[in-house]
Amino acid sequence: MRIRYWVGLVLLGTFLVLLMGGPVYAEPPVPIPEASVRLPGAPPFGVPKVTDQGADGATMSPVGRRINVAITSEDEKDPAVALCAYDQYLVVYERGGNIYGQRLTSDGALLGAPFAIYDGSLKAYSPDVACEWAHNRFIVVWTVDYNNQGVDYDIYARGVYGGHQTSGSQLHGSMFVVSEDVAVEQNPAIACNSNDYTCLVVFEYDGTGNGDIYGQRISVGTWDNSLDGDRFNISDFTAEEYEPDVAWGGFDNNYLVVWQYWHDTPSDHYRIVYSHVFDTEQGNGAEERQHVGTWLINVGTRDHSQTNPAVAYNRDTRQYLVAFQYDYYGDGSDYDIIADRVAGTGTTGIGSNFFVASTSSHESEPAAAFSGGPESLPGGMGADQFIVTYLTDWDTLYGQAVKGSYSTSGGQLEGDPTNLDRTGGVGGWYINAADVAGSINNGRYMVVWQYHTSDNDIFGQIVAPYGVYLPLVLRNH
Ligand SMILES: [Ca+2]
Ligand SMILES: [Ca+2]
Ligand SMILES: [Ca+2]
Ligand SMILES: [Ca+2]
Repeated sequence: MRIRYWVGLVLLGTFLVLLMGGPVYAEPPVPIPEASVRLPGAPPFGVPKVTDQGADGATMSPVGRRINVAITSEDEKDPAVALCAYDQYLVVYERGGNIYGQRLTSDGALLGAPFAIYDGSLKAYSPDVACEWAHNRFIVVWTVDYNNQGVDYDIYARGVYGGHQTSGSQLHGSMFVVSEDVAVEQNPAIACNSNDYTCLVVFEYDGTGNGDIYGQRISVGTWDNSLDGDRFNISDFTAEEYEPDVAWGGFDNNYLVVWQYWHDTPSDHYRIVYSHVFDTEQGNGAEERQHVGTWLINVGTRDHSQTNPAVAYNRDTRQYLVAFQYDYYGDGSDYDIIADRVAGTGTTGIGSNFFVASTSSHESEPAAAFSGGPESLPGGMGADQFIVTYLTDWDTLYGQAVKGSYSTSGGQLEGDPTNLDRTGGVGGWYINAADVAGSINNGRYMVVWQYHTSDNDIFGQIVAPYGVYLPLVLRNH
């Protein structure tokens, strides 16, 4: 069993080092297990460095053709996707400095035309979206440049109906400000608590140059959406803290917030940290976190930069999966994807971290989803399975099925990685910013990504999980 220490303890340890003038190690040295699986010498291009990950030869598979989600001559970038209660997807993305949306059925057919969610005078970036299931309402959040001068960014939000509106606006309620301090507030991620009709937005808050992680709750109402309580600190150490993601643990009454934290002892690199945050507003300035930042993987293991975390929740087994990008050699020459499981509550790890993708080429920018979507029920339509998608530097997008809960035998992966884009490999970084969501209806996934040709477009692909039960009659609502 791994012992986890709060970030605060490590900082205290650092302080003690300075105070006592000698080294104080908060944790005993831990052997680095990857040394035992490292093949001698540099493997050739694209060859797996790590084997015996439990792959059984079966794969998840793309269903149907690649979907043209947004292919106008304008730049369409940085998509995010969520599913709502009518089993319709909403893909949100930046289009020419504005925020747009496109609905799709759970089978991947476009529903209606693209519509503007924000087309104001400020440059808008980096949208994310989540569904508040009880109201069947999407909440979209994004970053704006406060004065279009690149020095002060804020976070805005707007509601979108959960189902396609055949007439009238697709938008619900008013646009509202999530956070607009004199600071750089950017890179928001959102998840929603359908039991409490609220959502949690997590974002980077940078007022002093070292990047903190803050949260702001949103109340989803019948007629409009608004802020719920005040902005609160999730992590504001003097270290750089960036790239937050969040998932709702519906059966555990919390959210899991993950981010990357700059750790300069014993060596300079980012490490993934997480906090469970209560999924309801605690009120009266009470602590909103169930615990402060905790190492996903203890110092002493995976001691090169861990970045770009993504988190998803499995309601069947009440476990979170956190995937991140890992700088294998510490010199940026070979990124891999590693994942680890986090219990629904507490700070005790589940099993060991494991490689999701580990060839000698770059694998980067993971996204994660659970097969049954955010509201799946035990025994529901989805497979007991996560998908982790990632990009490679030979211009492909891959998906890897991960078992829904920790397996004590046979590895953590299901099947082989599956090429989801299949454009033939142009080379370089033409693919970017993938995201993924699961569906309650058929257990499939919707993967979306940005692709650059003469301009940037948004593509999508439905993916069937391996071993999913496919109902003959689709669920009606
Ligand atoms: Ca600001
Ligand atoms: Ca900080
Ligand atoms: Ca790699
Ligand atoms: Ca375009």
